[in-house]
Amino acid sequence: MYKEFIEKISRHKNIAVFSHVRPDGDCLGSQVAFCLWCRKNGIKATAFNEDGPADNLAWLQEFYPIEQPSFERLTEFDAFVILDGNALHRFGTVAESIVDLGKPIYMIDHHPQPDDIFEVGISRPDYSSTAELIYELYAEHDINQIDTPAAKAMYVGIVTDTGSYQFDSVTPNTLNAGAELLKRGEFKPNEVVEKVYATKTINQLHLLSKALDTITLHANQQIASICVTKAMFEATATQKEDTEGFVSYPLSISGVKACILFREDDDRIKISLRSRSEVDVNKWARQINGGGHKKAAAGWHTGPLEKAIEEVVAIGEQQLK
Ligand SMILES: [Mn+2]
Repeated sequence: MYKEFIEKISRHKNIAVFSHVRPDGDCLGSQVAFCLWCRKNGIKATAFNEDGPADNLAWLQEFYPIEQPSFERLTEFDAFVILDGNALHRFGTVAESIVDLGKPIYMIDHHPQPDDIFEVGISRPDYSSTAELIYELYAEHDINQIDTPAAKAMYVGIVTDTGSYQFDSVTPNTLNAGAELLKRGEFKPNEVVEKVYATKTINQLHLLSKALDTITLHANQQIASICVTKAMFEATATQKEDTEGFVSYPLSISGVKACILFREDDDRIKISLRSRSEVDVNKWARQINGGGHKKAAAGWHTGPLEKAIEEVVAIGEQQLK
């Protein structure tokens, strides 16, 4: 998978590596592990993210620094790599401008429908996570280069992008990658998982409690919705980041095939979609200004909330017919 990639990337001396805006465990874990791979192989890599990591992922920066990009610095680099996204606009305004520099851009990602601007693009929607793809890079090149920091970083990526190995994107290869990372990284899985997940505040749980109350079934109990309103944020002194993971709760209802989280933001209704059936939420999200994967996607609606629920449910219902 990586023959051409390794051959070409090795010719560069100084590269910039971007992870996508509003970074998650997969893009940051992949970025850290990939930059460590570069360092081990004589390529100077600078890790950039426009937003910076959330509190529960900030510890990954102990393994490799993640910096704020600037337009001025871009001229330093002779190539660019984007991870866990396949279109530059997902990486922020600085990353979007690299296309004008005429330098090679590489991509490693697991989302469908990639752009075609890349020198080499590793695009594998059949992989659970970008971190699993970075594991493949190590495995194909020299698996002994996986040290504890790289192993922990990739483990974070796989665990967070698979709902802790629960999603149907998990393959024998995913489990094998996890096993190799545990073996080579010499850490216990709970060590990493607690850092990533046991970080909730009481206010976040109060917000969750209010949101759970809104769960409603639609379309013959096959679609479930859950809502978070501005009033709920105010009542619990929380903010939009505090809804992380809420979308998964309705999916645990027996018989529910797909679910929708509606979040009232300042100027629009943010919509997250999850499926655990043949319902393709990527297709669904593309009809509401968004996209993603078959099983997890996002989009938005201009509102108000009631109208958004009605229209978005109706789109999903079409797929059930
Ligand atoms: Mn990912």
